[in-house]
Amino acid sequence: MLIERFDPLKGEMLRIMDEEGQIIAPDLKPDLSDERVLELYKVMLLTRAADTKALQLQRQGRMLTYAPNTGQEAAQTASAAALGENDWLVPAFRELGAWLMKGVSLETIYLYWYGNEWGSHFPENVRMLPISIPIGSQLNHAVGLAMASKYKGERDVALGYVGDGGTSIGDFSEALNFAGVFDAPVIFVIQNNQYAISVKRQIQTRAATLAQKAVAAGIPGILVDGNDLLAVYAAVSEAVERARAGQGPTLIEAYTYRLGAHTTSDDPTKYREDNEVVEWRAKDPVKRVKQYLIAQGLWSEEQDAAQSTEYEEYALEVFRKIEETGDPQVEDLFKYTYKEMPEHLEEQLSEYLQYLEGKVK
Ligand SMILES: Cc1ncc(C[n+]2csc(CCOP(=O)(O)OP(=O)(O)O)c2C)c(N)n1
Repeated sequence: MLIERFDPLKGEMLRIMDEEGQIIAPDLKPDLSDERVLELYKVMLLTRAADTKALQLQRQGRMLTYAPNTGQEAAQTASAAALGENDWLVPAFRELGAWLMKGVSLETIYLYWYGNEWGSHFPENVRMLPISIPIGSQLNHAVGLAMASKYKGERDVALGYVGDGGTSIGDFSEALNFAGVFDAPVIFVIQNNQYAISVKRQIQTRAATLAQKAVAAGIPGILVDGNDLLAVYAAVSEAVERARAGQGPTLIEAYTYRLGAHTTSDDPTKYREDNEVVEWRAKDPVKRVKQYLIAQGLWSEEQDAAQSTEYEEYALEVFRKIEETGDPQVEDLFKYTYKEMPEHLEEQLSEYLQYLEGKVK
């Protein structure tokens, strides 16, 4: 068991593929064919292309505020790839690769960032909750889904995401505690991208690792190289297997880096040094899988360039169709937050409608 071999209290980190795409721990390599690695890689590439395009569109004033994912593609894609179709994915708000992997269309994802409520509407067979902006709140929902699955005697598990900053929120501790007490089949994935907006991980908590926060809850925790597709996949797969076998929850810290800004309204040059970003660029998760696949004879630089262009064109095409649907209606915010509109929202909606008619200012 990987989870027993890497002690987060000693700062031990699971790594399988190095920064050049070489396998450094062949005995730990997960059961994942190279063809499957290529499939996951394509999701990573699409994630990067869609991310890049969304940023460009935002800068052109065509997209609303956007939270970039560049640098975190391995942590996102590999964790979601370890789930089965009936397992639940419970997002925070920075897991583009995971959502695509789970089967949410890029159109739906762009609709969300475009402010359209249909962006939170997934097909029945895609078991994912809507994006959650209130930090940490989603983890208790993940535990609830997992407890429900266990209660009903089903084998489906739930995976909830949180950022490093989210681990300082009360909901995080409550979720871990509940999961432990009720042996919930849930996996918590912390994408530790080193920053909560401008707050550096080192001043977020005195804990040496975030994975060690599992210890107090009495559940297993493991620290993994979050830029290593194989390491993330191996750890999450094991956690999923444990959960499915009735062995309870696991906490996984995926150690990664946000190469871009927190959101399009943030300027990271105000709080971090360029050389730090340069260092992390060398650890780019996309680059290392590409090198691995090229070394296996399954991919080439030419294919890579062509595929990236194809994905960027595709992303633009998807976005253009969304633009054609027109601006989202403000009324939708009122209509779709609750199943039935509460009285105070009804009042606010009627005030808004009067404002539109020019009756109130
Ligand atoms: C309860 C709550 N408090 C504050 C915020 C404002 N906020 C939005 S993102 C963010 C930082 C989150 O950092 P982290 O959990 O590390 O995730 P990351 O943004 O790095 O992916 C904060 C404080 C919020 N959305 N919800």
